[in-house]
Amino acid sequence: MVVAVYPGSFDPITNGHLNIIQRASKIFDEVIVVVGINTGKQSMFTAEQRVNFIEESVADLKNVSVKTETGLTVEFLKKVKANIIIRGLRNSADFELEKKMAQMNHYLDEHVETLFMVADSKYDFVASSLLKEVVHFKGSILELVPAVVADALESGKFEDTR
Ligand code: COD
Repeated sequence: MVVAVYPGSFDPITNGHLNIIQRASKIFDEVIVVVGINTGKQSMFTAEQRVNFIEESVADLKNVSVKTETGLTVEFLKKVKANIIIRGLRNSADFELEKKMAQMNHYLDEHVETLFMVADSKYDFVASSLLKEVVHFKGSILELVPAVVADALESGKFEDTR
């Protein structure tokens, strides 16, 4: 049984993230999406809201579950007895950052390996941070996020904590 963990801020989940989850769910026996804390980012949605958005978006994927972690990602992997991290790559800037993270996670736990999945070209310009800026200025990004996120953004029913 091969379990892979897909960690991220997912603030909020986009169709780019969802595409990675769908593809990973076909490769691994089990995929755990984990909402973690990136201290370099200020979040718009609470962890609970982000988990709810992801849960609704992956409801049709029976081998995918969603969790939160307030500590190190490698500690989460230990708890669930997994040693694979999945991350998505959109461009070379992602690669430089992701390489350092993969090396740091491997340094923290030598059993942990990071596997990269290249973004679908339909979504490689999609970033949660850009979406939030567009929404802030009342632009429409409805086709770039799951319906549940689009509804939340449209109705403005969230506390913008940025
Ligand atoms: N298409 C494909 N992939 C995408 C897309 C897209 N359109 N958009 C984003 N992705 C990929 C990203 O490249 C990334 O791999 C993943 O999806 C998640 O992205 P984000 O932006 O939601 O999440 P991050 O990068 O902010 O997540 C960072 C973590 C929370 C995982 C990290 O900070 C962490 O592990 N924190 C816990 C503490 C810890 O262990 N720190 C040490 C890390 S080395």
